[in-house]
Amino acid sequence: MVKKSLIAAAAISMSAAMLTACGSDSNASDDDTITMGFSQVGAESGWRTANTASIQASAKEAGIDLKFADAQQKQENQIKAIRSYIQQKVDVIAFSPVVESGWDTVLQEAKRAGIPVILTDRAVDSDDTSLYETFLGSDFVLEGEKAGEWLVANAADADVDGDGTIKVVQLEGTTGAAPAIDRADGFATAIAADPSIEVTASQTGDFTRDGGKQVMESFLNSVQGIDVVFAHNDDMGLGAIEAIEAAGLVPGKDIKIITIDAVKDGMQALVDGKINFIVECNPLLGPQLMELAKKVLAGEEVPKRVVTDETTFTQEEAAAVLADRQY
Ligand code: GZL
Ligand code: ZN
Repeated sequence: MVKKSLIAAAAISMSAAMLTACGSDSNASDDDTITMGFSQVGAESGWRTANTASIQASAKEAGIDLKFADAQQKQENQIKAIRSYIQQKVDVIAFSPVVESGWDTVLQEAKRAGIPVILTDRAVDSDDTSLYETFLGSDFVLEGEKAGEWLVANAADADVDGDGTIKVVQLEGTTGAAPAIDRADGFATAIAADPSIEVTASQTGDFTRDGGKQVMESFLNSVQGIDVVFAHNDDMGLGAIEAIEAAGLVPGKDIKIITIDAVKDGMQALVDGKINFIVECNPLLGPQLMELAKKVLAGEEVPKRVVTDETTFTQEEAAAVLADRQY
């Protein structure tokens, strides 16, 4: 816990250290409270908001002193935040990497400082897996496969214009982000089972509602005979709905929509018939993250990969659970 008195004490010990040219090696809090530095992607979607709420509530619940930074979806802000946590000598660092690549240098700095790192939600593509203790999050390839498998199973109704080809336009997540890369891969693998299904156009909407709306507007102007939208998250799907309605078409009927997340707004649209199928991506990672942090700091073995469990929803299934959804 970094209280005013501690800061003053730290300042004195810092200046003393400067004089004697030796650093203080105590962690940010000198009682046994765990201090966690968390770097969050941003606040780009309903999923992210729910994820942040889960982390903040769980830290409080676990008695962990949480330092939290929102990177506005910029990698350089996450790297800055991680560096500041290293400076502050937090006990553990956790973050959701906005994109897969470019983390080795700062993670090596954390390793040299002896601060364990836990990845949550999104993965990094570092070959050196010693740079982090564990990765807690969904299997995004499986999420993409679930979306594709539903489309294959419902191909007959999905060829809305009856031209024998199921034309899909894809709203991709943030370029370079693990969920965007893996969901596209999983979806492509699953739809390969039915050659009449093709991804005719694909572009990033950056996981935001506005991004989904703008890209869908451009697709509606440039692609003939769209049958299906596959959006990598609910928020871009909700933006696409706005564009489809503005074009005088009926979402869920004239164009089928498949999304991933299952946040409240998405589930409401599913119940309203504007979305046809949603693959759940669970944002409530807080409790597991705090447990993992305590285990890591107690020197206990933790699995290298902790996968969250999640399901899928049709319109009927959404109607049955909407009232008691937590997010
Ligand atoms: C997935 C997460 C994605 C969500 C989006 O775990 O990283 O980022 O699917 C969010 O809603 O923006
Ligand atoms: Zn068609």
